[in-house]
Amino acid sequence: MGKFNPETEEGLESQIRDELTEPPMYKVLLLNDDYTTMEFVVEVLRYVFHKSTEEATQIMLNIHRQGVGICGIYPYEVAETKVDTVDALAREKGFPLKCTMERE
Ligand code: TYC
Repeated sequence: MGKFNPETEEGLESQIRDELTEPPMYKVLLLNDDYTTMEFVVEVLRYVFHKSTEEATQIMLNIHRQGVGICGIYPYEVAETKVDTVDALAREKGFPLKCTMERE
């Protein structure tokens, strides 16, 4: 929404309005590793990020091939809770799966 274009100066008002009314959003990222099973990553994407089996499989394969992938974009506290949940589930299973968040 309303991204400021410095060339034309279009969108400045809507960008300022968005920044005043919308919370900052955070990308939750999963990182690839050699030990976490594909099945576990798909389960995490289904249960923590509410993806369908098909979408979860695509995201997992993307991470496996590219090294990192976006699981979802959320306000700060939602993103933080998801990172904590993934960390807890991975630790419980003894997988080194890493989950981080990054401001959009
Ligand atoms: N690379 C892992 C394997 O071959 C699978 C994997 C995918 C691990 C995504 C982590 O975030 C990840 N078993």
